[in-house]
Order: sequence, then C-alpha cells, then structure tokens
Amino acid sequence: MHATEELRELADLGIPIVSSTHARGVLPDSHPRSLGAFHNSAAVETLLASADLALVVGSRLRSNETKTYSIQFPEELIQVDAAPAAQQRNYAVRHFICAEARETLAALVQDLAGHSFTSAAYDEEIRQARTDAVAQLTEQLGPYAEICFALREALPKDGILVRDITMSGSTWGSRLFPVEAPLRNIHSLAGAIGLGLAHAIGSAKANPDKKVVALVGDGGLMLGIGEIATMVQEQSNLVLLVMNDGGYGVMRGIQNKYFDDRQYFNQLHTPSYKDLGTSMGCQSYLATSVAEFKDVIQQAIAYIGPSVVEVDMNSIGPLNFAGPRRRSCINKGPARHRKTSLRTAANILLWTITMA
Ligand SMILES: Cc1ncc(C[n+]2csc(CCOP(=O)(O)OP(=O)(O)O)c2C)c(N)n1
Repeated sequence: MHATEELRELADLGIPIVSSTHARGVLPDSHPRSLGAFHNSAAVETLLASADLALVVGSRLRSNETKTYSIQFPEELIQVDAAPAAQQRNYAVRHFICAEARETLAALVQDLAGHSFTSAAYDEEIRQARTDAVAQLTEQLGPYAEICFALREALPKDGILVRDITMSGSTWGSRLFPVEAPLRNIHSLAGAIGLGLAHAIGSAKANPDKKVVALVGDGGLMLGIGEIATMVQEQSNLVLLVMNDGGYGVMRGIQNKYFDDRQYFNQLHTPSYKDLGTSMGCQSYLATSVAEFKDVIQQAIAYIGPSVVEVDMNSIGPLNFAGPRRRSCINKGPARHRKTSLRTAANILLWTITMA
C-alpha cells in the first residue's frame, strides 16, 4: 500500500515533498507542502539546493527524475529502498537503508513525534517554488494548459488519467494536471510508447465505478490501434483522447533542438481518429480549438461507455517540448552533491516516492 498517511504526517511537520511522475497524488497536490512532480523546474531545484538533507524514498533517481542526472542533491542524502540493488545505482548516497518505504516512514514519523520543522519563511519558499513551477509550465504550454485544466474540470475527482509517452503526457498530463490521490495518474514506467490504451482498458476494467481517460499521441496509438476494438468489445467506460499532431512530436522536438532540425521519419500518415472511432462503434468527437475541446470533453466524459476525442493539434498550435536533456551535456563527474553541514534547524526536502 502507499505511504500516503505517513507522508502527510511528515509534510505536516514542515517538510516539502516532491514525487516522481509515477507517484502523482501520493501527497495530495492541494497540500501546501506538495511540490507535485516539479522536480524538473528551476524553482524546485533552487529549493533543493538550499536543503540541508534530502531523503529519497522508493526512487532510483532515474534520468527522468533527475533531469538526466544533472540535479544536485545535498551531501546529506539518505536513500530508502526495498531493493538492495538500488543502492548507489545512479547517485552516490551517504546513507542507504534497505527497507520497505511505508514501514520506514512510519518509524520516522514516530521518532519525530514532538518535533516540528515548520518555518513561515521556508513555507513561503515552498509556496513560491510551486507557484513559479506551475506558472512557468502554464506559460510554456499556452493553449495546451487550457486543455489540461478543461480536462481536470470535466473529469470527476476520482477519475483516472492514463498517459502514453507523448509530449502531452510528459508535460501537462504528468505535472500540470492536479491529482489528489495515488493511482489516478498512471503511465508506462519504462517509457515505451503504445501501451496507453491497453493500460487504460485494464484500469477501466479494474475500476468499473470510475471514469478513465487515456491520453495518447497519434504515433503511440498506432502501435496498439487494434485495442480500440477491445475497448468497444469490453464496453470500457473510457475516453480515448488522441492528441493528433500527425507525427512523432517528441522526436521532432529532439531533432530540432539537438540535431539542427534535421528531421527524419517523424511525419506519419494518420487516419481521422474520429471517423475510425465511429466505425469501431465509439461515440466520437473532433476538437479543432480549445473552445471546442471544452465542449466535447464534457460530452465524452458524461457518456457512459467507450468514446474517442481527437484533438487536431495542428489547428491549435505547436506544443513547446524539447524532450529530455542530452546525456553528452551532462557533468558525469562525482561532484553531484553540494557540500554542506547539517544545520540544527534543517531544511529537509523529501524527494520522491514511487510505490510502497
Ligand atoms: C516502443 C517505443 N518506440 C519508440 C520510442 C521513442 N519515442 C518516444 S516518444 C515517441 C513519439 C511518440 O509520438 P506520439 O505518440 O504521436 O506522441 P507525440 O510525441 O507526438 O506527443 C517515440 C517514437 C519509445 N519510447 N518506445
């Protein structure tokens, strides 16, 4: 089970908490000390740089969680993981505790009973970091931020967003989209495109009382396009939300930023997903503007059963996303830690929890 209660108690002691994108909602976004999954934001990096101690729980600090290993942690870095192989895997950690996350955090909460690290000034820094991270991403995404918030408004609180690996998933789906509980924002951890719809059908099967939205790109969807038939056959209560930009947008961004915009094999032949959905027996919609999206997403979510919403991204405009940092840009030297001594009133930052 998730260590949600233990995390909330730690946050209530004054400790800010960052989650991986896989663990979204492990601490509700509405908690004032939740930094969501904004570990890639400059404001959160600055906060981390001021921490005296960071505790990493259930995360292997993969490239996705560390801006391709470029994030610097304080020297006082403690890692808790149930798997011994996680030790020193990607970062040199000072203390490694091989243990189950929930039990360890419960013990920590007990040990810290009677202590408090709260500070109005630190709380203000946390609030500001979060506000800056949200504002920066909202500005970067332009109309797609509006699409994100329209989806949030339309989807019931307990609805489940399942993301494929797409620009939309990696920007607004994983971070800007507010989440209040675990297992409501799901994606393929290994990063392979194409599993989003299959995962969404499984999520709908396992949660017949909840609405599911599968957020997919046109490229990834084509890898498992036959699953549309499965979602109809199973009468899944799910909206297949296809962000159609006519190609592999992530690769376009990478080839633009790192390869002088030499574009290879990124333009794809795509069908009309609205027509495809209709022919498969789904309630189907097309949105060519934010205003249309606001309307059709409400209709699709209100409809009980399988539906398709195709978003024509070429009509809406470009989505700014340059993909992950390139490995060759990275300082691979050992100095990934900031030198520090532990102050008495420690600023502690709890990094990330995946599954407990
Ligand atoms: C199985 C697999 N093949 C290739 C990749 C590399 N890859 C990552 S994102 C991406 C493009 C996905 O395109 P699309 O689903 O249309 O989403 P968009 O990038 O346009 O948002 C590709 C090819 C991958 N992650 N997994």
